[in-house]
Amino acid sequence: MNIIHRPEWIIPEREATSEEVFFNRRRFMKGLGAVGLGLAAGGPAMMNSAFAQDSKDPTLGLYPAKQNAEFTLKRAITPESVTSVYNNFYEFGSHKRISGAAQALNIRPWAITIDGMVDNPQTIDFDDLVRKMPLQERLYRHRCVEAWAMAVPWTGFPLSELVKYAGPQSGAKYVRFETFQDSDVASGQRQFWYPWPYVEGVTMDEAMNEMAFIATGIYGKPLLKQYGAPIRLVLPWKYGFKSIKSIVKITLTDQRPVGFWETIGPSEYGFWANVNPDVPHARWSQASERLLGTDERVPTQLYNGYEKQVAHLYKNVKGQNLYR
Ligand SMILES: Nc1nc2c(c(=O)[nH]1)N[C@H]1C(S)=C(S)[C@@H](COP(=O)(O)O)O[C@H]1N2
Ligand SMILES: [Mo]
Repeated sequence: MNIIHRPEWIIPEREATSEEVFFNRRRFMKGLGAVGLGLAAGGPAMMNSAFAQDSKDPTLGLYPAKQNAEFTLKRAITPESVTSVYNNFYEFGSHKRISGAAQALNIRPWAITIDGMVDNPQTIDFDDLVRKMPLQERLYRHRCVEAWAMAVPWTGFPLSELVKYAGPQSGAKYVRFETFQDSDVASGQRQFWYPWPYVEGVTMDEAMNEMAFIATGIYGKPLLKQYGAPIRLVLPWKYGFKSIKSIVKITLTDQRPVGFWETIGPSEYGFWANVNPDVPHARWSQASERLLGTDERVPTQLYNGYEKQVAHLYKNVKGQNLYR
C-alpha cells in the first residue's frame, strides 16, 4: 500500500471481481454497515427510480440521434439493465450501487461555465448548449482501471466541437473539467477527506482527437443520473476515471490539471492513464478485463483497442508514465 495519508478504509478502485464482497465485508467489520443494509432493504424501489426517464426532460426530442457508422464495435453491447445499476460515482458513495442515491441530483436547470484561455467565456444553460452541437450516437468500449469493462452506445458530440465553440486561445495547452459540488444531495461529498470537487483534464491534442467525446445520452435516451447526467466526458482509450461526470465547468489553461484520483494517489493514478495490458496497476494486473453482465474475461488491448486513433498523440511525450 503506497498511500498512507488517508484512512485505511479508503481503498479506491478495487479489482472488480472481488470489490463488492470486499466493500461489504469491510463495512461490517468497521461498523459502517448502514449503507449496505439500506441498499439491500431499498432494492426494488431503487431499481425502479434508477431506470425512470424524466418525461419532462426538455431534450427528449433530440433522441435517438443518428448513429455515426465510423464508431461501431465487434464486442456485444452491455445491456442497460446491467450498466445502469453498476456505476462508479464517488459523489454518491464509494461502491457500485449508487444508482438509487444518484436520483437526488437535480439536473435542471444545469449551468456550464466555459472559462480560462478562451475568446468566448460564458455560462450557458445545458439545454442551449446541447442544441448547438452535432449530436450523434457512437458505440465505444469502456475500461475501468479496476479491470471491468463494458460496451455502450453513447449519444453526444465530439469534444473538439466544444473546444472550437469556446474559441481556444493560442496559449491554451490543457482542458480542465470540474463536476458539481453539493453535499446536500451527494452524500459522498460529506466525506471531507476526498479532494472535492472531482476534477479531470486532458491535453489540447487529446481534446481535439476524434475519439474524445462528450456524452449527453446513452441507449438512445438522455443520460440517466447515475451515468453523469446531463453531460459527461468519454475518453475510451483511457481508464474510466478520466471520464468525468456531471460537468459544470470547462476551463482552457496552460497548467496541467491534477485530477481527483491523482491528488489522492499520484503513484497509482496519473494524468495520462492510457489503457495498457502490459503495465500493471500497483495492486493488480491490467492484462485482462471482466465484461460486465457476463462471466467472461477477455484480454485487455493497448489503448483499449484505439491504438490507431490515438497512439500518435504520445510520440513526443518522454520520460513520463503514460499508462497509469
Ligand atoms: N464525477 C465523477 N466522475 C466519474 C467518477 C466519479 O466517481 N465521479 N468515476 C469514474 C470512473 S472510475 C468510471 S469507471 C466511470 C464510470 O462510469 P459509469 O458509471 O457510467 O459506468 O466514471 C468516471 N467518472
Ligand atoms: Mo473506474
